[in-house]
Amino acid sequence: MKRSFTFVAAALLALSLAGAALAAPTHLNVTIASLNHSGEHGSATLVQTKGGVVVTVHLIGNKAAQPTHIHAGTCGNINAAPEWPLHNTVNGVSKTLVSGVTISQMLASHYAINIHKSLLDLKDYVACGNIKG
Ligand SMILES: [Cu+2]
Repeated sequence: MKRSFTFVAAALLALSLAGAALAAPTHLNVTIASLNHSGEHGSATLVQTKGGVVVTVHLIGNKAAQPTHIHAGTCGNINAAPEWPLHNTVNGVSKTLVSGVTISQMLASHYAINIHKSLLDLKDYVACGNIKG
């Protein structure tokens, strides 16, 4: 009797540990580092909502409108085509609901938040942060 109780307790503990490991993240912080000596840097927060992931970027070093996207790949080895567009970073802030996606899905592959120099100079990247757990 005592032995079976121990077994059940151990099984329940194993199940709860597995559940904790699989729990979907609801928040994620991303560090955004300067690229190409721009001096621009900052951070982003990802917050899971029912409708998708709210991505908020805070960038220091430029007040102009700067195109901002999530790209596949990692900083320094990034796919040129945006995966999910974000609102332009203006006065250092960009806030976007990325619909129909979860933080878990973003973590399942390599993605990075990428900030471009200006509306007229898209091909120059000024800051980037890898989305990682
Ligand atoms: Cu981009």
